[in-house]
Amino acid sequence: MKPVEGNKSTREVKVVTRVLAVNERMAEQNRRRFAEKGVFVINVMSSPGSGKTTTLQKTLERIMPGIRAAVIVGDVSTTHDADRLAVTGAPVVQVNTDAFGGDCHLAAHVIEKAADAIDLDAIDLLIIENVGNLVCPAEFDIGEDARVVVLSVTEGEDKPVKYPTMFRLCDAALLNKIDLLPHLDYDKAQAVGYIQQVHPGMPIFEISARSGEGLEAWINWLREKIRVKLAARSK
Ligand SMILES: Nc1nc2c(ncn2[C@@H]2O[C@H](COP(=O)(O)OP(=O)(O)OP(=O)(O)O)[C@@H](O)[C@H]2O)c(=O)[nH]1
Ligand SMILES: [Mg+2]
Repeated sequence: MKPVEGNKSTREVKVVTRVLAVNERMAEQNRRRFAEKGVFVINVMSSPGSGKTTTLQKTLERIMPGIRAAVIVGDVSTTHDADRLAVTGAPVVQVNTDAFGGDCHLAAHVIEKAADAIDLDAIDLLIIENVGNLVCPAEFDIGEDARVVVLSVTEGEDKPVKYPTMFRLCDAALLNKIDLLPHLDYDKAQAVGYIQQVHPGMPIFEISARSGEGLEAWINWLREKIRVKLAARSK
């Protein structure tokens, strides 16, 4: 008998809904755990190669003297990013998703396990570098306090409108690799306009993780977020 397409797709939708509902519960559990420990958690997302790891290296170098940080980094394979980030002195946990099917995102239960390897009492800030992907990571709440999307000027202007969920759900956008602008035919005003169209009022920081330009404003934003969280802990 020919399969009934409608039933099949209904089943698939139900399964996806259930997966997201289970993830949502686990994310709330993570959020409570991090809040009890007074840890501020930031989820950093982007397409592959936009500069997440480079930005985080530079951010950690600047922020770590005063703020105790650790990192969970997700990739399908390799420990390249963990090795680069460990140079900063922060404890780093690498998650390789090829161990469980090559997921294109980090889910809440994965963060729960990875966080077991970190002394949460000894940190103020947990940075999560998500798997490079502009679609799936946006759909999985992992219990973070803030979400940041990195968009590099080599990716074209229109990513915010092509992948609106990511930009809608994030709390800040980092427009990276601005050192390359003189070599590109890139309409920065249009890119910024697209971000604002999708998420009006979201802070946008223009940075070069390579040269360090613009990092101060982004780091001040992050510091302020952490300060507010830590102040709430001491009440
Ligand atoms: N010119 C320039 N290159 C950069 C900048 N930031 C990162 N890069 C380069 O871009 C490439 C990718 O950077 P990564 O930091 O590894 O990017 P990523 O987003 O962590 O990549 P995945 O983890 O694989 O998704 C590397 O060759 C970096 O040196 C920047 O601000 N300017
Ligand atoms: Mg990386």
